[in-house]
Amino acid sequence: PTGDRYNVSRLPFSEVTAQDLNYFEQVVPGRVVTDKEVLKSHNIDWLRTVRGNGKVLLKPRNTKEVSEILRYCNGRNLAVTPQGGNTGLVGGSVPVFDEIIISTALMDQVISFDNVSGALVCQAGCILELLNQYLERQGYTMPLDLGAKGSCHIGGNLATNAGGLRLLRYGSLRGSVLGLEAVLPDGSILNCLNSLRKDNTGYDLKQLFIGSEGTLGLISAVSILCPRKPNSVNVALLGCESFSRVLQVFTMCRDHLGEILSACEFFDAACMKVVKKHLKLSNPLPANNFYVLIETSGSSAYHDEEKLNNFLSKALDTSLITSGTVATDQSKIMSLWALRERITEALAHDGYVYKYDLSMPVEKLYELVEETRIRLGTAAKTVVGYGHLGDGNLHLNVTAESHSDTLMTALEPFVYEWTAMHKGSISAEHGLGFKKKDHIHYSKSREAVNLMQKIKRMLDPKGIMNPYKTIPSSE
Ligand code: FAD
Ligand code: 2HG
Ligand code: ZN
Repeated sequence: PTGDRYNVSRLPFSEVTAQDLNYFEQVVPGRVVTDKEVLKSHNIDWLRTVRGNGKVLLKPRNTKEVSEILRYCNGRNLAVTPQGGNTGLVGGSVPVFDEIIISTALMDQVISFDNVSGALVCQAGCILELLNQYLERQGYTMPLDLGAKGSCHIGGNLATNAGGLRLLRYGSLRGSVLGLEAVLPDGSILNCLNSLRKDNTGYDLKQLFIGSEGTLGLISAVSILCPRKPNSVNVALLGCESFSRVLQVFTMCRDHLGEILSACEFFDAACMKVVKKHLKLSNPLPANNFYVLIETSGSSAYHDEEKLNNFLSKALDTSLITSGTVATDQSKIMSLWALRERITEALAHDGYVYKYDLSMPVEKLYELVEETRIRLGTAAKTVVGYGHLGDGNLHLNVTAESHSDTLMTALEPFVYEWTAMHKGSISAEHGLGFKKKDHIHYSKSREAVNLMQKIKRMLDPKGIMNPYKTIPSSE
């Protein structure tokens, strides 16, 4: 069905035979899944908007097994799709046709943790939230956090170069990842799994795999630098009348909270409406047009609270905010975060979702939402704008009762052209996957795309790794 809507044809890969299944059974005994019922959830993405027809799911436990699988598939010209938690939002994690799904679900072991440097080495299938819990017991934390933490795998996070809610404080994964191990399409194992802070010996190959969305190899293990768990965390939810006030709040909180600011997120009234309606969450503030969620993380509770309170009274005095609430205890912190973190989940209950993940100059972020709302009129059910204000990253989401070509034509290329005109990126943090690969030109030059295609051909001459994804095919 996906192939039909997106007008894509199957490339001439081989089809899985009984002999292939016998081989896989020897490599991963008892872990070759062909049961149609079990395969269903691995063939459909989290958003339930793209569906493949993979007939085999393999569940390796270690790098050697992955290597044997890929060597064999390459020899047989069988296409594969690496899959972590299957929470990706661009249709990259499921087959388009009958690609073999290689799941990292059983590659879930921590290999080592250095309690002095904070370097964590683990297999790619470790679930983000479990890694965070493991680290918290030792006084550390993961440098990334996102709404999908309960299901997404660290390998999937690297493969998409996920941003998320802590990027403002700890930076991109490109800085926190110290090393990785990847299995290349021909089965060879590239071991770049060191834990050094500094290493300028030659090209930084790990960067090639971060954000490559399973198209260059399967990330089998990860080494990541983890910060100390902050002693004191506070969260404030603020209400603002206009987006220009939201921007002023952002500037002011950087001035006043500078070194302890760890997140600065925003969402609009339409987001508040969907989380209230579909998830039954309650708004602790009077209704506002915009909401800003600020998190501080520091070493002294007293000091941080005092700073936050000073900031809040100044923001209220100058009418930048109309109301605000502060949380210092864990349960209130979580309930404030839920209002922001669970917007994606609430939208999924609202209908068919068109998702745009854009970065652009922060002062332009909301203009696009307003223009889109006017443009679509009553054709859309809900148009929302939210995102990582501190990172200049807007999530523009539109819902409708069902998929409609008319709505799609009204949205694209409008949204992409608007973003390119403001020198933005059409995929800030989710990647291109299956749905957006043909739009890469809005954000990358022809020369850049050509070089990507050359790299792809060099590492994967048969094109078996996650075909139909991330970069346009080169003919
Ligand atoms: P999957 O969805 O399984 O795969 C994603 C891509 O990576 C696919 O192309 C797949 O083939 C490839 N892949 C997976 N594992 C490997 C591997 N080991 N080696 C090579 N390739 C691999 N993203 C953000 O950036 N920021 C957010 O704040 C954020 N919030 C989210 C909230 C929700 C509720 C949801 C559903 C998603 C969110 N995402 C966010 C999307 C994000 O990309 C994923 O949640 C996460 O990074 C993907 O991890 P995963 O293990 O689920 O990967
Ligand atoms: C978030 O920031 C995620 O909540 C998901 O990146 C965004 O669903 C989206 O559009
Ligand atoms: Zn996001």
